[in-house]
Amino acid sequence: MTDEMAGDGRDVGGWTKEIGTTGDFRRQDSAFRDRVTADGSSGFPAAAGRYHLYVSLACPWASRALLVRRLKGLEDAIGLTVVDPYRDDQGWAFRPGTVSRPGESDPLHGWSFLSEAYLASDPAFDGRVTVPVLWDTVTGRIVNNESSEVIRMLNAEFDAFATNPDVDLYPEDLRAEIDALNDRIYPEINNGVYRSGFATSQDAYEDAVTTLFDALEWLEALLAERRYLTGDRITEADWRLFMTLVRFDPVYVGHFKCNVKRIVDLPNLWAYTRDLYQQPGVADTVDLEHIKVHYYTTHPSINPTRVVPVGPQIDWDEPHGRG
Ligand SMILES: N[C@@H](CCC(=O)N[C@@H](CS)C(=O)NCC(=O)O)C(=O)O
Repeated sequence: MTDEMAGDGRDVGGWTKEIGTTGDFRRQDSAFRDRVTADGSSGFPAAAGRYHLYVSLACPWASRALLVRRLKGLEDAIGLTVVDPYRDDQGWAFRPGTVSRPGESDPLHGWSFLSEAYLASDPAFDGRVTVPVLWDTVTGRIVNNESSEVIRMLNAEFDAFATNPDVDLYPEDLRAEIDALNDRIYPEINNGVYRSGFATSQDAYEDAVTTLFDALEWLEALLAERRYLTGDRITEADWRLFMTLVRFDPVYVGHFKCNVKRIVDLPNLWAYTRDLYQQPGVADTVDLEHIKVHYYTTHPSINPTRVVPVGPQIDWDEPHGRG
């Protein structure tokens, strides 16, 4: 069995280690879990110009980090490099592509592949090379590659260098509620679309897609009563959900077979998605062409022709009416 084969022998495009014996998809744990702190007590002190973020614009987890960097106004303090949307067996690459916002060269080391960052940090690393990566230019290693932790650091530890230090996406009084929302939204929705799309058995797919749409209906009802998930303030929980919602109709409905309903068929969720999309700075971080090209060209087991669909036509700027 090669690295491209699932447990049942089918090609799953490099996700082998994450396909369970019943055809279910299980995401690997992130490997680098150090913390940047404002006071430096962790050994990684916050500073301007020291840390660099490597992201894919396609990836919902990396896009969380990209967005929090933008919302906090950390563009001058934390460097950014976008990898190419097309990913083959060699993993995320730094190369100019053909999309409107192509991948970029690595400005720090001239690397060709993001795997070089992982090997520089741990020469024995043999897991999957994922985005986002928060790189430390001083120690020359990855500080953290777990987006849920990276966004907490960007939210709280870099305020001395942020142009919007007052933005707080994880306020003390809402933490328990945000954690509870994330605890359901991550497995059932954020990862639920992947569990649907990467399932290699009918049962695993149906299980994932049913759970996914039950969770979307739960939020459709919740958002009839509140503008945002926790009430009238936008928090981390909203942005984590948004990353899946904005990709849903363009990609997950078709590519991942999440086609029970589209987001445009769920009026509260659809207006909520537009409300978030229309917040200042957000649209700058969303590149739907890049997103579609990545998904449709990168998973040959799901889309062997690599043809990228033209639609759907979506008016993201339509007034959302949620005041
Ligand atoms: N737990 C990680 C997950 C990151 C992740 O899985 N990223 C995907 C892209 S959406 C990736 O880099 N995949 C690379 C691969 O499969 O080779 C996080 O949230 O940071």
